[in-house]
Amino acid sequence: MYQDLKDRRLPALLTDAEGKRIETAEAWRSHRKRLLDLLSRQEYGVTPDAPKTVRGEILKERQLLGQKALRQLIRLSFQAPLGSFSFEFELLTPTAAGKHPVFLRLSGGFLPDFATPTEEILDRGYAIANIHVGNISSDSAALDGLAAVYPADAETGWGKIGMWAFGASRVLDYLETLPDIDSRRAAILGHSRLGKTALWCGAQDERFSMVIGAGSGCSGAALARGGAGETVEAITSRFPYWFCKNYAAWAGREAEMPFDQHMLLALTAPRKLYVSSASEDEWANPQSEFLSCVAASEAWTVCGVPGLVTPDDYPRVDAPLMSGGVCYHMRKGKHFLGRQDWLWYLECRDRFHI
Ligand code: GTR
Repeated sequence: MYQDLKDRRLPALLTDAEGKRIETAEAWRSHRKRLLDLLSRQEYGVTPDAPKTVRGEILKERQLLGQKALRQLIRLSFQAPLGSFSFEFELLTPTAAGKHPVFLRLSGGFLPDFATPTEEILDRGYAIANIHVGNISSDSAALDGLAAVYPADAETGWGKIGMWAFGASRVLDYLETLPDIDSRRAAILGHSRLGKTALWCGAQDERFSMVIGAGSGCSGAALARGGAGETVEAITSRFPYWFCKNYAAWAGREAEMPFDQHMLLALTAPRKLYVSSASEDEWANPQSEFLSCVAASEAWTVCGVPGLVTPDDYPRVDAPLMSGGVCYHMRKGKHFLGRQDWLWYLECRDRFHI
């Protein structure tokens, strides 16, 4: 497995602009800014500054599940350079006393969600903020929603992944003000295109204690070099608007890119990262998602935390690896975010109190 990784010839993760090796957690702190800048300019686009204040207004609320939980529909508003902006999201909070750790769950609304074990998540004490990303900006090239209130730069202007990630960070701004939410234990989670979004959101916003990218594949967890499945060319021709314009220039030139997806994963270090794949999800390329976790791990090591803890072998199906700073599982089956995936994320959060 380590030989397979060497064969991918990835750009070095821990070498600075002068070619010096990053050896300390402190050096990593400044190096990560360079990596963020690289991925911003070449892949996802540059994220604008956060607004100074975010206002939340409860539009509706009612109790659920025999009063075990409160469901609220909340409208967030803030000022952007070209006008004010607001969007709605849903918050489910256990009614039991205490401060509740939270999942910020990105959802697309393009598939009905049959698999989230909502009652179980709430019973285990977690709140869930459901963020329908279409309320932030549509999953299309249209410059609507958030896209309409920020000026865009031609080459490095943010794509929809960047906008959705920014919206999720604004939800966290609001959750930080709530007395019954433990916002220091906030996990951002998404699947597929929203797995890419969760990884990019958590990479930038260090307030998230845990970052979960499920089935995120190409431009998410999966290494672009040497893999099978979706390529930069395939993704940028179908979904150019997810990214900045510069990204499409790397189509067919993966081997020349000054970055690869292990850098995205490394940006979560030394916090908890959880990457999950599905064994039959060939388009997302589980092997490249796993090798990316292995390659990213040295960012944790340099911060004094073990990264992915695994033997020199590919993972077994349905055998989660949770003990290090980088966690991974390959669930048996196809491309979806299932109940079993959730149960392993919950187990990990419970076990490590994150
Ligand atoms: C696919 C796309 C993938 C993945 C997926 C999804 O069509 O090629 O990168 O994001 O959509 O979001 O379901």
